Amino acid sequence: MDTTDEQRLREAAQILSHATQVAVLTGAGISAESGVPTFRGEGGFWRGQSAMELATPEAFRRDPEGVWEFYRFRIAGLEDVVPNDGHRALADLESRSDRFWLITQNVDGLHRAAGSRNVIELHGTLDRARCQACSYRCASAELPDQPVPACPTCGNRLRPAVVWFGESLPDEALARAEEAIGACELMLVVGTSGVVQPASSFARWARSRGARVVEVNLESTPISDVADVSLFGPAGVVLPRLVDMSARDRA
Ligand code: BJW
Ligand code: ZN
Repeated sequence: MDTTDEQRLREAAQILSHATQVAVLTGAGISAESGVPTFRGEGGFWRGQSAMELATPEAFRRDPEGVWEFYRFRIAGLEDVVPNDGHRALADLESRSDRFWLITQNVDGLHRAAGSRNVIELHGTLDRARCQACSYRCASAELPDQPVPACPTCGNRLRPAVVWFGESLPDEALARAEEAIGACELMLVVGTSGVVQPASSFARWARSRGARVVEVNLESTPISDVADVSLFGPAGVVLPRLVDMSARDRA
């Protein structure tokens, strides 16, 4: 880190040390150091198809078997994946905050595995599947062994319990995110390209309610325009330093 990076880190730590109500918004970048591919990065392709195209209701209608292969590959891949220092720093931050919300766009379950408790999964989870027609849900580990698993209740297709483009986010997750945005004094935005709605509006919205905004990313994003401080570097390195430094400022 050069002097400017170090100064920015100190400034962000100061802001964090004064905030007792903290909301965090994470994206795929926080899990990159655990080996989970991001969406818009180089790893965002599977058998030559972009993950963005596969994560759509249209792809599932056109090729349900292919989309299930993609998701089964990702579900199986998670068995060998563990949280990294970035996930752990956020769990540590939660234990030091009066009120804390962790809003994640990720579906990999790594925040919960790291010990975070108040986790809001905006885009669902790979842990579960649901029927596209009725209210049946099951754990991904218990999926029927069929190329396109069928609902045991109504016979329709089961699908991963994630949110695809053009679909609404779960009501409960949205309501909890809105509470966080309205109440937080600081929103920390980590590892998201900030282009997918509605999450991409959260930082601007929190800022308009008086919150400070700190961003952690490898590069500048649309969020950088609303951030008080942007910290450029890997989340697994920057977050532990930020959380430690703010704890020392507070002591
Ligand atoms: C690091 C790092 C390290 C790397 N350390 N940093 C026109 C038509 C249809 C819809 C729309 C439309 N215009 C707008 C919409 C709405 C649409 C949208 O926003 N589209 C835009 C892309 C244009 N949004 C929706 O449809 C949402 N629903 C909705 O809005 O409902 C109302 C509505 C409906 C219809 C029309 C209009 C309104 C639903 C969005 C669902 C997104 N689903 C996915 C897939 C989830 C399931 C799965 O995993 O398979 O969610 S897509 C994908 O993008 C995934 C992610 O959660 C999401 C965000 O990506 P994220 O996390 O930001 O990852 P990346 O890869 O983009 O970025 C990684 C970042 O990390 C980079 O910045 C790196 O630099 C950084 N990084 N390593 C720190 N070590
Ligand atoms: Zn069903």
